[in-house]
Amino acid sequence: MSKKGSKNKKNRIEIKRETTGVTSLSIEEQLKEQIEAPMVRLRYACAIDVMQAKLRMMNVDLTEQKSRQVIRNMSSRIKTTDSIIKKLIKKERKITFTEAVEALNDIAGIRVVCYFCDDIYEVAENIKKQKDLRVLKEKDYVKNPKKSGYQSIHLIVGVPVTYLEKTEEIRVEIQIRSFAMDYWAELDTQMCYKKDAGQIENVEREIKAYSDVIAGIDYQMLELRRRIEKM
Ligand code: 0O2
Repeated sequence: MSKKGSKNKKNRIEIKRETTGVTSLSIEEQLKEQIEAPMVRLRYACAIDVMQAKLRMMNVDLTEQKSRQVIRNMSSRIKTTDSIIKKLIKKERKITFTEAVEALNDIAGIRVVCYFCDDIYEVAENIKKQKDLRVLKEKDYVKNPKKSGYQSIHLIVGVPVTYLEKTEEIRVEIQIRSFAMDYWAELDTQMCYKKDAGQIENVEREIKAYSDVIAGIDYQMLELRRRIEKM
């Protein structure tokens, strides 16, 4: 990012702070205290556990059905307070706990990596079929890749978490991608995404071109698997 860009960003942060009328330190400290409260983290952690258990069961069934592994690996995370603050600023929202819970769909996140690019649709469809889950939002960055070249399916699902006397729906973002899409995204995160290098025109063009090449290979591997299955 240029010096001007980073100055603008700093100004935006200052404006946000002014509009909330609280000193910068206390805004961040308050949010940190609330987001990192054990009961809050536990709620998100439980939602992740419930969803991951469902995905593991799904993988067992799909593996049996197809006689091959469908999900290669899964990972999860609860968004850090710093990352929550950055995203609230990007979305031009106030930096408060209520805004974070309301505006952000990905405080709890799961990443599902499948071997092949057709598997990701199978997993997404199976998630949508689960009667006790509510799919709140779906983004297909495979059919419509981002300008950067990023590909993935994103589902925002409401996961029911049951306590002693009540059931609460907690939003979890599930990113579903192929092994090849994940390879690109991981390297992009290391080199470009959220980094200054991502703004350099040549770098931007080159990383997007690699995404196209990798997508081509991903598709050829799928075709090869299909030919082998027919033999
Ligand atoms: P992190 O650190 O991975 O959590 P929504 O609020 O649901 O409408 P959102 O989340 O604002 O949508 O945006 P989007 O683009 O649907 O999803 C954002 C997430 O996708 C990012 O999360 C990344 O994980 C991933 N992502 C999006 N674009 C790129 C990209 O160009 N490169 C890479 N490597 N990943 C990307 P966060 O919160 O930005 O980061």
